[in-house]
Amino acid sequence: AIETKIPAQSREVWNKHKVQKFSTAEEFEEKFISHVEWTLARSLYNCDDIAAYQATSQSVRDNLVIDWNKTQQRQTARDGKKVYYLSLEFLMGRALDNALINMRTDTSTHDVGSTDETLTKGNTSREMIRNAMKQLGFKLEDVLEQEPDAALGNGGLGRLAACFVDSLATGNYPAWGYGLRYQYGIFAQKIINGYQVETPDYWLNFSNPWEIDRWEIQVPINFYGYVDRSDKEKTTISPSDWIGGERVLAVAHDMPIPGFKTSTVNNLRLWSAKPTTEFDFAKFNNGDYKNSVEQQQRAESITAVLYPNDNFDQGKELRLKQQYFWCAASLHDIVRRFKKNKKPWSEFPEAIAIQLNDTHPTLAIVELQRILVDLEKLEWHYSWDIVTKTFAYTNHTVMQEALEKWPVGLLGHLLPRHLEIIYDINWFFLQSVEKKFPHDVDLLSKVSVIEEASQERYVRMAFLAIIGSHKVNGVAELHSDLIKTTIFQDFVKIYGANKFTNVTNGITPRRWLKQANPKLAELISETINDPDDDYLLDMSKLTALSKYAEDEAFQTKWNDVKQFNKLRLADLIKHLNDGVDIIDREHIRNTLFDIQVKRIHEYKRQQLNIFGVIHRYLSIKELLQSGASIEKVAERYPRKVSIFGGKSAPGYYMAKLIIKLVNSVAEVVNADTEIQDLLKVFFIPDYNVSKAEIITPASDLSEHISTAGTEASGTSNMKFVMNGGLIIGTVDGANVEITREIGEDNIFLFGNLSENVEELRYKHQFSNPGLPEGLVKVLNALESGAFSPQNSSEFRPLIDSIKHQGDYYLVSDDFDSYIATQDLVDQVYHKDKKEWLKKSILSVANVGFFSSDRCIEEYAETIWNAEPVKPE
Ligand code: T68
Repeated sequence: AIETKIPAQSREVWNKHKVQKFSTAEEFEEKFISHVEWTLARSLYNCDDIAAYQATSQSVRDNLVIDWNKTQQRQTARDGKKVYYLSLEFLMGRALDNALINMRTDTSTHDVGSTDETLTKGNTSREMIRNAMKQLGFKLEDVLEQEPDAALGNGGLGRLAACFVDSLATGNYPAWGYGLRYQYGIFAQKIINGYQVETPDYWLNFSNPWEIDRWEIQVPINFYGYVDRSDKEKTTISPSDWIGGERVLAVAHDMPIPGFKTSTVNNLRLWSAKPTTEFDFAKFNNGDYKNSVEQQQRAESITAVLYPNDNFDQGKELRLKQQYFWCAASLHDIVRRFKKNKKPWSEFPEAIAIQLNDTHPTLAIVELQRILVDLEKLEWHYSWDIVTKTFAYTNHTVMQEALEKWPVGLLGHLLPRHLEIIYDINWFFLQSVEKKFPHDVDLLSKVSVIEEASQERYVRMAFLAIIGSHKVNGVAELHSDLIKTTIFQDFVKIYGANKFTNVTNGITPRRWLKQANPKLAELISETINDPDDDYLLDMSKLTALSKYAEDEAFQTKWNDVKQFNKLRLADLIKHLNDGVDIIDREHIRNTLFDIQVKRIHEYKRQQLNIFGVIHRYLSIKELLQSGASIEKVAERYPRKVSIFGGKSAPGYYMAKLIIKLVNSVAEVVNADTEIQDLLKVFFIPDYNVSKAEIITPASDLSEHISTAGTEASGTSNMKFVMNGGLIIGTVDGANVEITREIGEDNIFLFGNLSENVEELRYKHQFSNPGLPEGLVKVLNALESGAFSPQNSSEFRPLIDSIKHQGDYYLVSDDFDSYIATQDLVDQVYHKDKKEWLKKSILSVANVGFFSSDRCIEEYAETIWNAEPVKPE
C-alpha cells in the first residue's frame, strides 16, 4: 500500500540502487574498510582494536538494518497483534558476538544464493568474519573484548528482558521492547581494601554503534502543573485539561534485535530526555536568564542514571519521573502507530498487547486511560475496558521492601491528573468489591489502591497493576502459588484464580550456551549430529545426550570441555588478581569450582555460603592441628575454589559488609600456606553479563541458596545447569522445576521448606534456640577478629543479625543441612567422578524447558494471544 503512492520512476531508481547485505568475506572486508575510512575517518595505519570493533559493528549493523526495515514493513503489512514489552531495565551485555551468532539467516529467506562462503550455512557467518578479520590483521576475540557491556539493568529482572527480546525476535513475534537509554548503566564495582566502591559506568564514551538515533521521533512529556476544572459541569471522570508545569522531550534511540536463524530483526526503543526548544519566557522577562537555562538543563537528568537497587523500593521523586517519562513516551508512540491504521478504538486490545515488567511501568495503565478519556474523549468505562484488555503484569517478588508504593502527595504533585484518575479507578474498583462482598470494610481497606495505615498515604502500585490488567503472572511455579496465597490473596477472592497464572522464566540458549560456551556447543552439535545447531531452537533435541551419560569416552570429552572453561576462568581470576595466580593449574581437574554470582542480598544468603567456607577452613585447621597429614585432611576436605561475585546496592550496609567479609576471608585463607591449596577463595569484582559468560561455563557447582520462598525464580540457576554445572540449592524459585526436569538425583537440595518459614521466624522471636555447633564456631572466629585483626568488631552486625535480631533469613536453621550437603557434594565429585559427569550430562540433556523461547511461547499463547509473523 505504501509503495503504490510512490511514482514508478522514482521507485525504479531506488530499486536500481537497492542496498545489499554483505554475504561473503570479500564483501565484508570491503564494508569494514569503508567504515574505517568513511565512518571513523581512520586508515590502515591507525586502525586499532577499538576501531576494528567499531567498523565491524557498523558493518554487521548495516546488514541488520536491511532486515530490520523489511521486518517492520512486513509486520505492518500483515497487521497481526503487536506486543510491547515495557521494562525499565534491559541488561543486554555485548551485542557484536551475539549478532554474529544470530545473523546466520534461514536459507529460504536469504536473498543471496548459497555458496560455502555465504551466511546461509551452519556456523559460517561467525567463522567467515573471524577469517576475514584475520586477513585484515585482527583477532576476532580481541576485537570482541573492546565492546563495553550495555548494562542497563540491575540483575535478573533486567537480564530476563534481554533474553525475552532475543526469543521474541527468534520466534518472529512482532514485538518491541521499550525502555530508557540511561547515560550511566549500573555502576562499575571496584574492590578497594576489600570494600565495594562504586564508579560511574561510562558506557557511551566511545559512541555506541548499535543504536540508531531517531532525532525525528520526539515526544513532549509534561510534569507538575494543575488540572483546570473551571468548567464546573465537569467531573474527574469526564475529559479534563491538565496544564503541565514542566516540559521535556523524549527522543527515541533504536537498537536492532536480531533473531536466531531468521531474518526477523525487531526493535528495542530506548528513550532519552532532552530539553524542549521552548523557553520559559516568564522567567526570561524577569531577567532570570540563568535560572531558565538551568531548568532546561535539568531535563537531561531524567535519563542520566539507572537506580542501582535490586529488589528494593527506594521511593525517590526522580525515579517516579523516569517512570512517567518512559511510560508516556512509549504509550504515545504506540497510540500514534495504532492511529495510522484508522481502526476503531474498540479494536485496540486486539491489535496491541502490553506486558508490564514488574510494577515499574504501572503508570502506563493510568496514562492510557488519560489518553482515551481526556484526549480522545471516550467514555470512562468504555476506555477502562480497553485498558484492562490491553495490559498484563508480571510480578517478580513477594518481599515487602521491594513492593513499590508512592506517597500520594508526591504523585499528586508530579502528576496531578494521574492521581485523580487513580482515585477514580480505585473508586470504581472498590464499588465492585462492595457489591460482591457487601459490608466487608476490612476487605475494602486491604485491597484499596490507597494505603492509609500510617500518617502518610501511599499508592500501592502492584494493586493498581492487578486492577488494570487482564492477567497477572509469577515467574516460577512456587512463586506464582505464593503470590496467590500471600500478597495478592484478596485479589484471588475478588477476581477468581484464573486471572493469576504462571510463566516460569527462561534464558536464551544462544547467548548462554552457544556464545558463552562454544566448546560445549560444538561437542553437543557433533554428538547429536546437528551441524546447523537446530537444537538451539528446539532444546528437546538435547535429550539425545542422555544415552551418552555413562559413555566413558564421551564423559572424557565432556570433562575436557569443563577443564577448558575452568582454565579460562582461572586466567580471568589471575588477571583480576593483579597477575597473582591463586589457582593451582596442575590440579585444576581435581579442584571443585564452587560459584555464587548474583546481586548481594541477605535473602540470597551469600553469608551462609561464606560461613560455610569459614567452617571448612576452621575444620581443616583443626585436623592439621590434631596432627593429621595434609593428605589425610585432603581426603576429608578435597581441593576447592570458592568463587563469589556480585554488586551490592550502594546504600545496603549489610550487603556491603558481606562483600568485605568474603574479601577478608579470602585474604586469610589464600595466604595460609599450611593448608596448601586445599581451599582458595576469590571475589570477582564488577560482575556483569560479559564476565558471566566466562564464569558460568566454568562451574562444577553453583549456589542458589536463598531462604525458601524469597527468590521468585532465579535465572542463573538455569544458566549454570545449561553449562553442565550442578546446583546446591534450597527448595525455592525455579530450583523446584529444575529438579522436576533434570531429576532429583542430579541436584543437591537442602534446607527448610517455604511453608515452614513463617513458623521458624515466629519461634526466633521468643527463644534463642541453641545455634548449631558448627555455626557457633564460625561466629566465635568472627568475633575473635580472626578475619579482621585491625578491628575485631567489624563483622559484629552479621553476628548480631543471627544471634540477636531474629535471624530473619534462617541462616541458623539451614546451616547444618547446608554443611552436610556440601560434604555430599565433595564425596560425589572426588570419590565418584563418573557419577558426577553422568549427573552433569543428564542435566544438560533435560534443561530444554528453560529456554526463553518456551517461555515467550507461553506468554504469546496464554496472555497476549499473539502469533508469529514469519518471513516468506
Ligand atoms: C528478580 N528481580 C528476582 N529485581 O529476584 C529473581 N527490583 O528471582 C527473578 O528470577 C528475576 O527477577 C526475573 O524474574 C529483580 O531482579 C530487580 O532488579 C529490581 C529492580 C528495581 C526495583 C526492584
